[in-house]
Amino acid sequence: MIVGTAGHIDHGKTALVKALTGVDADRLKEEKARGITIDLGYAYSDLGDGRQLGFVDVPGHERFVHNMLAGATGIDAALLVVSAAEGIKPQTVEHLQIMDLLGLDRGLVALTKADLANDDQLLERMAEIETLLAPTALRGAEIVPVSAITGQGVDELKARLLALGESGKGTTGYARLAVDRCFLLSGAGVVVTGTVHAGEIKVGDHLLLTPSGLEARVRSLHAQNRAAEVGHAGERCALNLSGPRLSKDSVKRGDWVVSAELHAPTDRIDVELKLLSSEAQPLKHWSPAHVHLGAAHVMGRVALLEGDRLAPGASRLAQIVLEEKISALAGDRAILRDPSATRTIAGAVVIDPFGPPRNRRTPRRLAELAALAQPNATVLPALLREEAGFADLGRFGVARNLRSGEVDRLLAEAGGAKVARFGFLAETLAAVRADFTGTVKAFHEASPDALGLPPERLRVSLGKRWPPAVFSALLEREVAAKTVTVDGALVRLPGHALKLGARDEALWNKIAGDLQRDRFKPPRVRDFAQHYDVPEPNVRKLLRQLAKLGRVIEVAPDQFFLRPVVAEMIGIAHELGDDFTAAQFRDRLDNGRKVAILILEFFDRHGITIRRGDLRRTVPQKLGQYGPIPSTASASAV
Ligand SMILES: Nc1nc2c(ncn2[C@@H]2O[C@H](COP(=O)(O)OP(=O)(O)OP(=O)(O)O)[C@@H](O)[C@H]2O)c(=O)[nH]1
Ligand SMILES: [Mg+2]
Repeated sequence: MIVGTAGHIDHGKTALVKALTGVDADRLKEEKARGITIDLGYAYSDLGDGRQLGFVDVPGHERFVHNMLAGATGIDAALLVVSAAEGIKPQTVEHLQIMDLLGLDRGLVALTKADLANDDQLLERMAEIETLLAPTALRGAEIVPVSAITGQGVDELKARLLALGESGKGTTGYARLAVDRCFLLSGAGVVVTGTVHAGEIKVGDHLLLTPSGLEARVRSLHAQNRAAEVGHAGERCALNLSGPRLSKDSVKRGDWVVSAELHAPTDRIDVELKLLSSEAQPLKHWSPAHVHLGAAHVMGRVALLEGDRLAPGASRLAQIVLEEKISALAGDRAILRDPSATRTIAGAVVIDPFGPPRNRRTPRRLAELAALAQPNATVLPALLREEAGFADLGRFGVARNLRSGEVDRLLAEAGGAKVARFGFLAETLAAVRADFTGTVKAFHEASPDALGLPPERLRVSLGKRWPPAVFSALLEREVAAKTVTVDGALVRLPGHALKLGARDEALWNKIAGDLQRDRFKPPRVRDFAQHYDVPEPNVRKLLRQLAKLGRVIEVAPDQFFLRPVVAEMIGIAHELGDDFTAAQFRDRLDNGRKVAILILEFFDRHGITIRRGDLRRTVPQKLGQYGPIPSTASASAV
């Protein structure tokens, strides 16, 4: 269990931690010289029975509130320190506000320097403190008079802290540790320390630093100051890390050490923002602020999503737009301080760590945020009923630190189904099927001459418009279910075929035979027209229709080849190997120089061959464009 101190400068936080643990948490030279705490200090007390108390000791000085914040975000319980000699002071109030905005509802108050006050004074201080706590999450917390000098109340305080017990939050999910320090240890290398916010970290784990994405392997670790194999959520750990590009300077306070699954840097987080009631003015849209989340501290701006003013004491949806990427997950708390960093102004609970850059305040998005604000058990049913109609389950899982099995379970409970990485309600998928069939059918009715419609045209014609990636997944599903067929580049109904009239059908039968007989040098439109005594435009129209059906390809103007013949010729070109000449190709096809060159130019246009001077070579990825290459043409060309 980690207890964090809080309270005004000089009120006896560090002295109390020493009285509780025997450890002086002021470790910096400057701290000793000035007699004040500047940066976070850590102390542990082993109680002999396996139980342990860990302390994060924070500075009270108003200039070091940013350091206090880096420590306060990882704690289980608050130990608010108020001097009996001085009573409530500005940082007593500010630190309490921060604890409250962080949602800390477990804690105690130590009324320190009790040796300097008489009973009446102590009672008066206690009454003041009770009043101060009343509107916060720490209302009703025990107030224990203590003295670091005489030892009065120290044992009682320790017992009461232990009685609070561990909060047990974040025990599931992937590993996540907020780095508050990074240093070099001779003989060991890079060491980072911080609180494990979720999951567990084991020796040998391959983790990532985020937002940098640097790889880090855990060589060894300490949990709560003791060598260990595993560090659990809620524990402070020191990790000895190694990685190809890892150095002391590549890691800083505010980074996270995470399982690869959680590496998702973001600079737009959608939150529920609460402005402190002590603020004199409403908060305006696009106000700048210092933003503290985990141990990170970055500048940002507040985009209000509901109205353009946030009244003191009010809570509303907002998007925090950060100047640098950070790691954030749903449920994380952020603290906002004013641009000159002199006071705390607001707190935020992350609802969606991946806020959209556009359309962030449309009614549709606000409704989606309301759904996302729900707890895990009910969020998917709510979210999938929203207008979007789907959830990106990958993102959803990361945002809430859920393992994929857990996401699948929640989806099943919501009566949903997964298509690629997207989740839908079963009824949505049924509607999608009807929409696909109906839209393609309507297209066929309106355009009987067309074989089908391009996918993008189908996407924008559907009754419901899906984002391209979602549409692709849905189209694939419908193709697999044989609701629709993708023919070449067109989507059509499986039963739909272009019908030729009886006369065209008869003509095509004759032409097809000719195209097959002289397959590498087929007759041209004019030849057919003369030979069969049909007007040229009619022949051309028929062959173009057949091209739409994918039976023939117009390799050169008015010169059509059977589609399988084009595939065969591609195979032959490929067989000629790198750097073949037009003459070599002509010799294999025996079709004369002119036609051979027309075919090669067609290949060049479609990227099937690349030409350098008089030499060509085939492009392996492009070979299958006109269907499978017959194995007789080339065994190696597939
Ligand atoms: N008489 C008396 N003096 C105390 C007691 N606790 C602390 N002090 C004195 O108060 C002064 C400040 O104590 P610290 O523990 O450094 O105060 P702090 O809250 O850690 O101060 P910052 O970390 O700078 O905010 C020191 O001179 C201590 O000796 C106490 O219980 N009784
Ligand atoms: Mg101190």
